[in-house]
Amino acid sequence: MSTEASLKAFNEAQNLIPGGVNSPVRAFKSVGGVPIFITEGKGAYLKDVDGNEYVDYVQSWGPLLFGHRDETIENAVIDAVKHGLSFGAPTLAETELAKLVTEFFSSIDKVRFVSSGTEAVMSAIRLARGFTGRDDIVKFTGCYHGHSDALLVEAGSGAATFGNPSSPGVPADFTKHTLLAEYNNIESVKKCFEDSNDIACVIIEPIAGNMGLVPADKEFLHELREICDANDTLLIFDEVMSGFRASINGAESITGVTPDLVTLGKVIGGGMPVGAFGGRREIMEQLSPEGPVYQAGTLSGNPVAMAAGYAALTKLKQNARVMDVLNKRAQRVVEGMQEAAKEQGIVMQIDTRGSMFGFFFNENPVKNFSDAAKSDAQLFARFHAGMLEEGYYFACSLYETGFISTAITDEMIEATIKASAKVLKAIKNG
Ligand code: KE4
Repeated sequence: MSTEASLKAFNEAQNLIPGGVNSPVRAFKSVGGVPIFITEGKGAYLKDVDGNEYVDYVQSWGPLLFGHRDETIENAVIDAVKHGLSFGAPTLAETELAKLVTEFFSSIDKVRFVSSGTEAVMSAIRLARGFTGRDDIVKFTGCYHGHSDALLVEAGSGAATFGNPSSPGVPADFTKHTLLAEYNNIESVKKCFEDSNDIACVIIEPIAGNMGLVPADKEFLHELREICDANDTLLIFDEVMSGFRASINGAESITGVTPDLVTLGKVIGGGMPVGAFGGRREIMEQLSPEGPVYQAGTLSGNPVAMAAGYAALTKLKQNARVMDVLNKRAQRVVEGMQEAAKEQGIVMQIDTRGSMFGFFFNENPVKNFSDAAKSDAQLFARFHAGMLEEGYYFACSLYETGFISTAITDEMIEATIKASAKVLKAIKNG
């Protein structure tokens, strides 16, 4: 499979765009090789500048639940465009999408739309701080919540729970209110509450997808809820990725734990730039212009993006059983690959939630980021390259999650498994 044109495109892009990409993960740095430049998507397939075709298991990192160029969503966007691109004024489309979001997520009484997941999380954190009058926040190592300063944090020295900036350009002062806990480890959360009596919120991906797929244990989430209640701290579920991907009614419907605020993105934009945050009425009503907590955005609630999101969620509402079908396919693809790996004496940990799937080349189950980091990154990179060569487009990092779209058929899944057996055999004999 030639990637000459992608290489040429990548070299040119690097002269004009840092790293040649507009989001770091796309540069294939953790797997090596040339990032594939895409010309179009259709259904389950991506096509690249060399004319190669791939079954797409990334789907723009989650948004495309119905695959590429879904007719319903595409027609909704085209119709919206014919009425104008943006007004900077309220439209009926925003209210209609808000109705759907609040219908699907029982914990959301009111919702505010923004243009990215980062913006949704940044705003939800500010709202939690404004509502509680407190400054500190707790996040979990391995959870990613977008690139706002307070959340670009890595573990501090020793047993310190207060984190340090994980990126240059983030002043230590901007992360001094961020405490770090270990995912699925309730003792580490208790430690944070011993170290601070000023915690506004705990933010968690209840189904983590940014350390690979690592769902939180139900018991852990219930204990987390109890600790937040005991301290009048808000619990924020960051479902930018898992929302409408793990279930159509949110992690709360799977775990029985109700958050105070939820952040959303990806699927709710149908492929267009949309983020959202919502929750209990008394909290949301603190948001400007109803309340004092300021938040704004020129293209927030953009009518074209709203139309795409509304079409996607309406389609989901009309096909409520679709998540069961997608989960069966997710289970089949990882079970099939696990079996193929086992035939080569390779241990693969697997998991799924709804249309999300994850796998680690790891001898042991993965319950947190330090477990995930013990996975065989080199083997993952070789597997990724081999599958790409066979025409299967997997996430280009072991710390990402795979997705099944409605456009991916059982036949494609079986072919993927067959290809994985060929790739893993070649790696083993390599
Ligand atoms: P965006 O700002 O990228 O729209 O959303 C940030 C975000 C927030 N919360 C969660 C749980 C997320 O997964 C994300 C973004 N996800 C990554 C994929 N791991 C986006 C891909 C990228 O960074 O290019």
